[in-house]
Amino acid sequence: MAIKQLIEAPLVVVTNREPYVDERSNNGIRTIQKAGGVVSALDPLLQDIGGHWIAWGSGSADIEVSPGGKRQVPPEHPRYTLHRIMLNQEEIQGYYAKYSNQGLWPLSHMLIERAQFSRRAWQIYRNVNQKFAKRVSAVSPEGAWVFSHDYQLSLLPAFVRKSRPDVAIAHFWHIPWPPLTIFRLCPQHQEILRGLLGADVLGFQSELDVDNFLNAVERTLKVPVDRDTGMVTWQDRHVHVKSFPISVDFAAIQQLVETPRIRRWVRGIRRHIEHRDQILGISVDRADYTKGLLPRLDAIKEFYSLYPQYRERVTYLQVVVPSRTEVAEYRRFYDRVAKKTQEVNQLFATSSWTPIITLPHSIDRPRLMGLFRAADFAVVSSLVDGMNLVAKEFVAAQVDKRGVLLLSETTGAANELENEAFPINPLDPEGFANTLHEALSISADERAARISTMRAHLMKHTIYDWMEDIFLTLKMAAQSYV
Ligand code: GDG
Repeated sequence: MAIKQLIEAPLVVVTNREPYVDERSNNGIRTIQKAGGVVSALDPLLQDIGGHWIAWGSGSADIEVSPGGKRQVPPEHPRYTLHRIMLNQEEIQGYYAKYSNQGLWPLSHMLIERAQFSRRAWQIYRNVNQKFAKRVSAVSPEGAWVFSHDYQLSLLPAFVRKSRPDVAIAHFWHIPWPPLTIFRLCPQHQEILRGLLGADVLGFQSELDVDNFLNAVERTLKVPVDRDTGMVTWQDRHVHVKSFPISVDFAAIQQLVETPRIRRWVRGIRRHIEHRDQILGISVDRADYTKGLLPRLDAIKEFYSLYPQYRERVTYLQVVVPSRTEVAEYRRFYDRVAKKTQEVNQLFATSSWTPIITLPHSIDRPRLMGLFRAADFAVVSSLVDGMNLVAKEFVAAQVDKRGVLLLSETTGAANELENEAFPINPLDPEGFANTLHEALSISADERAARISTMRAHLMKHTIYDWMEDIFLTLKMAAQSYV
């Protein structure tokens, strides 16, 4: 792996969620890996080169199985150290449920009416960030490279910098960065900027996010920003601010959908669909209001109304995974999606056909990729989304090149895929319905050509290229200090 050669210092990864979870089972404690974009890329790297991973022990049974929250992972052949930060109920509420998920998350997605901040939650958020930073400072070897993540840990870079000026820090912000008029509604916006500027490299999903961030720094902190290089001069240091669009492990997804088990499963689904002359659509989202699930259901309703020829032909499968159930708003949202789905189904269902089938839970990754392979179309209709990995996973899994992708113009993924995907405005149900009709009307050759172009792009821009780019930038930044 080229990345391995690039990393010249011990690596310390910091995320909110942990890569391995201890769960109680009938046979005692079992440790399972949590798969996700970042975990599935960084875990193999740390397994290869060793190092440390610090995260909130959110899903783990309790401390007694891992004294001091420290654990060697993977359990069957330990290669690196996982340090769990244990949080009490008050910390979980203040840091995670409130400040991060009811404050920064909606604000960054520009849904200002949903954003709520409180000084009490801020204090807790700050303390938890400090707690993470203390652990990073304690375990980082001399000159380590710290790779920290996202909006839950915005203050961590500056806290670590203060106690450990010898380490190099890259921080990646996975969600959008809003325009200044919106960002400044966060009562602690200046502290957040100062916290992030403790990093040497700050990564965002798109150029637009970088622009918005630099604007905020320039206008609120009144510090010099070099727009051409993305360099911010802050406390006698340079901070490299750059866009690094995240991606997927293209080869791994391709391999996964070619395994005999998944091929069989896909063949079974296809036989079922083709036998009934059906068209299968799919969407996969966490039950989160930013993903546009409710407006999408309006659009599907519009589609069956405007184009009745698709009734009993197009079946739409939505995988809706419960998310952030600690937050009451998310639980209510989940119920609203279920109710609206039922309404649409009641309008159009016949004795032998249900328009929308919901899988209301998470399914294992191989089958999920299998569904992407089997589908005739996928819909990603986020209101706003930093990137959206589902869109890229769908393209990677489409080895038979039959599917079309309907992709919201306001996702990071649209910057790369908008020419071959069918762009949709998530708030335009009629336009959305027309686009779906158009997408289903193109020839098999055009479908293959579109998906092939997207596949060629993603083959060259994988999650490993993303990491390499970040580490290369960090290496340059680290060298400028010696
Ligand atoms: C944030 C940003 C950015 C979903 N259901 C199942 C399942 N998933 C997996 C998907 C995909 C991941 O979860 C979701 O990633 P997204 O990118 O779509 O969205 P967020 O969770 O909001 O992620 C986003 C991302 O960070 C990375 O930077 O792209 O913009 O909001 O990988 O496949 N996986 C399995 N079963 C499910 O039922 N196994």
